[in-house]
Amino acid sequence: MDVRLYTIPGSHPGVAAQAMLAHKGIPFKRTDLFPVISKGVVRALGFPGKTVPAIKIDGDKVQGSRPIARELDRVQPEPALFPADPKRRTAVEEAERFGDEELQHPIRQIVWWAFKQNKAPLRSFSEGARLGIPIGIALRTAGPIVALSARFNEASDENVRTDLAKLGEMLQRVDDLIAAGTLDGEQLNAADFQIAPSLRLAMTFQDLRPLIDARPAGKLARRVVPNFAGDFPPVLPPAWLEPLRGVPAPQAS
Ligand SMILES: N[C@@H](CCC(=O)N[C@@H](CS)C(=O)NCC(=O)O)C(=O)O
Repeated sequence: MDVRLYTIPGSHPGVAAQAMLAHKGIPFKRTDLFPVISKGVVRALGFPGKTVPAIKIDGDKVQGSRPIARELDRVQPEPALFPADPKRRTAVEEAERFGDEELQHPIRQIVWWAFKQNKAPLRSFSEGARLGIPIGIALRTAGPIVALSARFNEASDENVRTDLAKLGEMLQRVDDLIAAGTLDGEQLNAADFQIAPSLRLAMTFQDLRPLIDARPAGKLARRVVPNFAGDFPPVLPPAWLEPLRGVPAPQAS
């Protein structure tokens, strides 16, 4: 099988695709792209959409972490990413949908908002990346890419404050899915691979790491993705973290 994965360093769905390929033991080559520029590149490569992860398997093009999970099960059924039992499959698919549609984007917004405040941690996120130019040059020219990515992803103060206010609820949902046996079972499934990289990306923030590490969700994240490049020193305003720490929001007077 000839497999090439197109991704962006630090992309959580990109890490999901890599982890699923590794889980199945499918050898693959990886092309790392710059954010923003990636959109034109994947279109030029003939993919229908603009996002990564995108994958070519023996010439066939599949884009998006969820379609990729299904395609990997089709080309190599074992170990299966979806349970055979229909009821369990429905539960895994719903958890996977939650991971993709509800959890993934708020984390992306937090990341781009944070890079707008401080670009220095970009170096740690680029560890192991092969961008085709020296990393120092890439980092020195990152300003416009960060600004555009923050804009495209609507990483505004207001949205990121809301994202953080909702994060506690989402972590609870992951803990509940683990308790129900949908996630973190003996055999990892597509929902584990969808959700864990988002948690792992959130855990690159020193502000968030201890809060997630203390929960079953944190244990799952480290099990599925033992290493995730990136370390963000404190950047999130303490008042925005209060809902996550269980501090009640101040009453309006
Ligand atoms: N939900 C999609 C989202 C893919 C997505 O938005 N990927 C981001 C990277 S995490 C992307 O390609 N962004 C384009 C850019 O940053 O320019 C999936 O899981 O595949």
